Amino acid sequence: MRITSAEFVISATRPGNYPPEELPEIAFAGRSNVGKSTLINVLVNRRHLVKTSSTPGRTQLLNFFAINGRMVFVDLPGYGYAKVPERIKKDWGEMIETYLATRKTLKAVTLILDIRRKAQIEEVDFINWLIERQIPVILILTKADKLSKNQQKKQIALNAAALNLPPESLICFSAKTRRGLEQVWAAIGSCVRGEAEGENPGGSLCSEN
Ligand SMILES: Nc1nc2c(ncn2[C@@H]2O[C@H](COP(=O)(O)OP(=O)(O)OP(=O)(O)O)[C@@H](O)[C@H]2O)c(=O)[nH]1
Ligand SMILES: [Mg+2]
Repeated sequence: MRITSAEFVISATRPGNYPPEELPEIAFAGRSNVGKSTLINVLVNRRHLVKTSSTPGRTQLLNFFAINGRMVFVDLPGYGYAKVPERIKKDWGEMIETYLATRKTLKAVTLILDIRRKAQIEEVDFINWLIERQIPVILILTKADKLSKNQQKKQIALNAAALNLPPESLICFSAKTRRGLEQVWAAIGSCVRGEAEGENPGGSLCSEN
């Protein structure tokens, strides 16, 4: 994908502050520190468009970015970070859920998992919740550079089994080596064009993997 422009639009916590529902939107979700913001920077080929950090909990608002004037990326705060106080966790959960459940222009959720970990019940529940709402999901196992080829294969199989999905539906990615970048763009492209909905009326995966 040739990126001609990638611009920060706005940070929001509630629907009143979201930008107008004009362009197709792709949201990026996953646990704290998994690499959501980094993935966006790699996708748009900008090192510092989105703030990243080695400390979990960096992204705390819904951050909207306009890409090529044609689509919007939404960087979501991470979930599952133990050190966040319960009350804030609840607010974050509500903020994310309200966005996902109400946003009419949302075309897909890119769910990012750390390839070194095994998907947990939270991820299974989250995917089912999205499928129930007919929101396509793009699944990414990131930080692949941290494992050998053999270990990667094992982890892909382990995660596919945990999610009860074929291994082909998981895209293996690395921000360091840019492995999987084209596959991620292909999946996003098909969701932006609305092809996933046509193919999967039940609202399931839309990766072109
Ligand atoms: N080696 C390696 N490190 C990565 C990769 N992707 C992200 N990281 C590192 O992981 C850390 C967290 O990255 P972020 O992109 O800030 O993670 P996030 O999911 O946006 O985190 P929160 O906003 O806190 O939820 C940073 O130190 C990144 O440099 C990758 O593919 N490979
Ligand atoms: Mg972030």
